[in-house]
Amino acid sequence: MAKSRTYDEKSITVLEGLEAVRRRPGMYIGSTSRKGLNHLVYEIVDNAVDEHLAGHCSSIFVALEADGTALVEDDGRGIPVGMHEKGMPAERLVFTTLHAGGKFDDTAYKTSGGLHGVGSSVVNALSTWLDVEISRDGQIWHDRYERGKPVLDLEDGHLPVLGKTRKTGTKVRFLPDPEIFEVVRFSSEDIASRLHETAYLNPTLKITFEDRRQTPAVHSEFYEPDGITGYIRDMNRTNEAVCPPIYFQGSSEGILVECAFQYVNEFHESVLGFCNNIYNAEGGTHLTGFKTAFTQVMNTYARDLGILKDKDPNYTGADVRNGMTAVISIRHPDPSFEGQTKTKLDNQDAARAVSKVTSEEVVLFFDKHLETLKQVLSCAERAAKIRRSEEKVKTNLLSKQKYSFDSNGKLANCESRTPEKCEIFIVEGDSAGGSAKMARDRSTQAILPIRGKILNVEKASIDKVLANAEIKTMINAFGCGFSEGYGNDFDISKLRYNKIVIMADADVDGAHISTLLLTLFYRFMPELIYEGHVYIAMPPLYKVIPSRGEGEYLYDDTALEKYRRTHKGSFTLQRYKGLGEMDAGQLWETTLNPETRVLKKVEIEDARMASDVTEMLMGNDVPPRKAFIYEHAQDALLDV
Ligand code: 0R9
Repeated sequence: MAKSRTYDEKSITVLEGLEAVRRRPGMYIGSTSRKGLNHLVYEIVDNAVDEHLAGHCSSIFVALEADGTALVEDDGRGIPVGMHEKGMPAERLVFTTLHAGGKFDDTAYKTSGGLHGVGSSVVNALSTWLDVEISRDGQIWHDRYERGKPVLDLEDGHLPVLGKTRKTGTKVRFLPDPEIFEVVRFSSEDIASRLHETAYLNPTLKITFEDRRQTPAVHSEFYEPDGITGYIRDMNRTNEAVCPPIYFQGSSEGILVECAFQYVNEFHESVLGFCNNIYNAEGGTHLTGFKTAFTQVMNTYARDLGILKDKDPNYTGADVRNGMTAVISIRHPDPSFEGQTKTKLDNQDAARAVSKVTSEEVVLFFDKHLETLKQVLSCAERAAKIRRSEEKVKTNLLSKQKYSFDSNGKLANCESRTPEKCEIFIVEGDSAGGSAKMARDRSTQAILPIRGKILNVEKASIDKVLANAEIKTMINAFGCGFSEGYGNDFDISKLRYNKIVIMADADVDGAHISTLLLTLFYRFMPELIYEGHVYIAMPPLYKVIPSRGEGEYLYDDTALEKYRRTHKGSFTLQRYKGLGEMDAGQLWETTLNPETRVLKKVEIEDARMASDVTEMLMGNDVPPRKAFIYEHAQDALLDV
C-alpha cells in the first residue's frame, strides 16, 4: 500500500489546456467508440482507487443513470478545495488542467496506466457537463463545468457550499458529450467487469455498482478479500485444478510485488500483468521477470528431483507454464509504458524486482510443498513431450515446404484420371524407360523411369530423402503425400494409381533397386503396401524359341531347367541381361500387358508384423532385409 501523503498545492503541475483534448480525444482516451466512452468512468474510478491506495477510502460507488450520466462517489478525504497559488481552488486545477494532481512524491503508486492515465480533466473536457460535490471540513462544496469550463462563481475564493456534513468524500457526475462520442451509452458488462477486476486487485476495497438505466436497477457488489488469489480461483472455477492457488508477495527496489498462480488440467497458460491496478494487455517487464525466475527455479527443481537427467535439455518457459493461470500485480512509483497501445510495462527495475521476489518466494513455498511441486512438474513434463512432437511435425512441414513436389521429372503419365484404372510403372534405367513408354497402353499406364540407384532411404535423413529428384517425382506422381513420425500428411484416398509396379532388372542391381523402393514406400507410404497397391514386375530371364511352335518366356533358372527336361527337339535360347534389351513388343508382352504379364503383389500383412519388418528394413543388416522383401514378394499372389 502507498503511504499517506500530505497535500501540497504547489506541486500540482500545469501542463496543457483542455482544448487539445476536445480536438484530439483519441490521443487521450484511445478512441471515441464505446471503449473510449467506458474509459471516462474508469478515469474517475481510478482517482478514487488512488485515494484508497493512499489509505483514506474504503468504498466506491458507481452508477449508470437513466439520463445517460455516470456517477462515481468515494469516501476518501475529498479533493482539496483550498485556493491554489494558480489563483483557483485545487479542485478546479484537478478538473481543468491536464496531468494535474499526481506528482506529490515519488513513492506514490498512482493508478495511471499509460495512455489513459490522464485523469479527471480529460473526462471533464469530453463531457457536456460535469458536477462535483466534495464533502470536506464539515461542508459540502459544489462545482460544475460545461464542456470543460467552470460555470459557478467563487465567493471570496471559495466554492459554493451546498450544505453541512460530517462525512468526507468526493462525488463526480458527468454526461458524456455526444459531439465527441460515436455512442453515449455505457456498457454495463464492461464496466462491471473492470470494477470487479479492481476489487480483486484491492482486497480491502468495496465497490458497489448500479445500472439504474434498467428497471429494476441492477445492483452488484464487488468485494474480494482474497485478492488476486480469489481472482485466480474464479478464473479457474470451471477447470479441473491440479493444485490450490499459490500466493506470495514481497518488495525490492521500492517496488511491491504480488503474485498468485494455479495449475489446471489444460494445455494453455494465462499470465496477467498489472501495474498500479492497471491491466497491462501487452505484458512487459514484470511478466518477463516472473517468467524468467519461475522457469529457472522449476528447472533446478526438476534436476534436483531427477526428473530431468544430465543429458536432458531444460524445460522451456512455456513448458513450465503449461496449465498455469497467474496474476502478477506490482506497485511502481514511476511506471513507464511502451507498445502499440502503451500498455506494456517498460521499467527494467520491475523485471529485477519481480524476478528476485519470485525466485525467493517460489523456493520457500515449494521446499515445503513437495507434492504440489511434483504435480506442477508433471504439467511441465507433459508439455515438453507435446512440444517435442510438435517440433518434429514443424520440421517435417518445413522440409515439405522446402521441397515443392511440383516437378514431374520424366513421368510419362497416362491419359485416364480414374485411379482404379491407372497403373504406374517405375522403370529402372532410361533405355528400358524409353521402351516402356513406347510399349505401354498410354490410356491407363504411366511410366516413370528412374536412374541408377535411388537413395538408400533408411540411412538418409528426411532432408536428403526429400531432396532426391527421383523420390520427389515419385511422391508427386502418386499424389498422396508422405508420412514421417508425427508429420502424417499421407492420404491414400488421393492415390492416383491403383497399381504401383516396380519394374527392375532380374539381377542383383535390380533387386537392390526394388529393395530400396520398397523400403522407401514402407517408411514413408506404408499404406500403399498395407492396402496392396505395390507390385513387382517379373520380367523374364529367358525366351526360348523352339524350331517349331510358339516361343515362351521363362522367368528363372528353375523354369529353364524344367523346359530343358520336358522339351523335345532344338530351341533357341535368348537370355535377357536387362529390361533395356527388350524391344517394345517384348516389354508389352512380358511386363505391361495385363493379359500376359506376371506381377507379384507385395504384401505385409499387419502392423504387428510390420513393426518387426521396420527394424529389419531400417537396420544395417542388408541380407535378411532383402530376403524378407523377396520372400514376401514371392509369397504374393500372382496377378495376371
Ligand atoms: C469520485 C472520484 N474521486 C476523485 O476523483 C478523487 C480525487 C481525490 C483526491 C484526494 C482525495 N480524494 C479524491 N477523490 C486527495 C486528497 C488529499 C491529497 N491528495 C488527494 C488531501 O486531502 O490532502 N485528489 C486527487 C488529486 C487531488 N486530490 C489534488 F490534490 F490534486 F487536488
